[in-house]
Amino acid sequence: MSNYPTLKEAYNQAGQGQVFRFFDRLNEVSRKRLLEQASEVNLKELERLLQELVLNETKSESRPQSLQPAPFIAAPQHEGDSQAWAQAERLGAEALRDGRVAAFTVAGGQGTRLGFDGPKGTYPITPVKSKTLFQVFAEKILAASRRYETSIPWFIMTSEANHEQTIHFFLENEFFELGEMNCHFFKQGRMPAVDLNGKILLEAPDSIALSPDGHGGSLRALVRSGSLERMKEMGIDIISYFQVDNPLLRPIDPAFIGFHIEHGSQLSSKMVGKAFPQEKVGVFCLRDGNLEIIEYSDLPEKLLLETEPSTESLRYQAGSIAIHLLSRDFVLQVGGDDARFSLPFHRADKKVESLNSEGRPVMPDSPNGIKFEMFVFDALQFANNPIVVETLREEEFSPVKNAAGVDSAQSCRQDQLRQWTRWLKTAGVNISTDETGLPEFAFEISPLFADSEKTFLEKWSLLEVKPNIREGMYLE
Ligand code: UD2
Repeated sequence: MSNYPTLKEAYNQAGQGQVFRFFDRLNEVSRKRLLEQASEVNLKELERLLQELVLNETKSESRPQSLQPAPFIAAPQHEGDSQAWAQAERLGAEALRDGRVAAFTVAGGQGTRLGFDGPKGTYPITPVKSKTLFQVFAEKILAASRRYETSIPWFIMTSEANHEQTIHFFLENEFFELGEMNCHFFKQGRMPAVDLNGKILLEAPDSIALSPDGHGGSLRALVRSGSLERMKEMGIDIISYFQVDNPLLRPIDPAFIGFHIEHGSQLSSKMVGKAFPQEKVGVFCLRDGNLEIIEYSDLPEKLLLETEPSTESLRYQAGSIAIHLLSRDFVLQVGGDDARFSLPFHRADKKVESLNSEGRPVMPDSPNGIKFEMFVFDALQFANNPIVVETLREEEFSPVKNAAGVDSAQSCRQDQLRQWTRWLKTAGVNISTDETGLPEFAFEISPLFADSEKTFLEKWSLLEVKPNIREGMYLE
């Protein structure tokens, strides 16, 4: 409690004295809680953000004329150089055997759109066994660890809201055979929400309206939590970053890792061709020759719809699926305190349940507050030799975002089935499907049996007795 006078003074000076408006009425426990939260807020940083994004908001200058589509390394299936891919795969496999790679999942988001109450990683997603998102990733990491005869550590970023539940879930599931010492959890940072005049909002008399600082906050959190230092001690210098919502992805991809090393890249990214112009994925562009990702909502419609005259395909077709490789030294640079390399914050106007000046709860029906978030891909502007590598949508991208329709659990389960059916058909198994490649019944292939078409074909050819593919079949 001894820091109260200093904090109160600092908040008064910053014009945020309202945070302590109800302090005198609070009991000891509540006072302590408020003071802890108040110390978590970096007032200097907030003041800068308010100046930039709230009080003197200047619309960011858009210069579409300086934009161009970004180049990428094409997939072998799309006329990419197969030899270069094979070479990259060898290089990546070597780095994996040398224990240089960690998996890293950002799982701090709130998953509000899905309407699921609990950490999103605990959402059941496979069609027969109902394995959770976390289990699918765990098994893919385990499969890669076995293949490369190493223990690939897995770092998971949680948030204040889901940290305890996430750890509890892993304990309950005995860390999915990965070993407790290979699973590392840390919380991301939080930012206060402010009202439209830049005043910090309270969600309760003893509580500031704090929310996660965006997936870009993962870079800071890796540094602040000591995780980056731990990686250094383990000899890890490549961090394989992915989101919690896409079970199709390959958390550990040797060819991607190989290209990253070969190009001396500090930040590499995967892309897929966009499915349709308005698809909700960022787009890789060159602005004045520098690689960046422009979020779909920030790309002017004219550019979103623009097509190449010769082929009629979308000009800005390279969609970001939020899979990256980051070098450890680069994370230290952009996640540290050097303001020259700090990620910008983005403003999001939201409905924030909060207290009015009399202390009564307000349930707004239009945005009454502003939240601040960082995006990890904004780090591209600081990266040396960033590259973009193509992957196939059907093999690596089917996120679970919505309760129904596009990018839902149902569409994701169907995409898993289509993937396994394609693998089986390539192996010569006859399965009848509809015109989208969806089989008539559900079955499941464990990542521990195969985590890619290549490994599937190898494993399948070794099976002396091939299983009958039928409803409910599980191949492990
Ligand atoms: C993201 C990308 C989009 C595309 C798409 C692919 C942005 C702004 N957009 O869209 O361009 O690549 O993904 O699926 O990133 N998270 C945290 N902490 C936070 C906020 C988010 O850990 O404070 C995690 C969250 O748990 C999830 C991931 O970041 O794993 C993506 O979050 P999202 O659902 O907000 O991203 P989305 O769908 O808007």
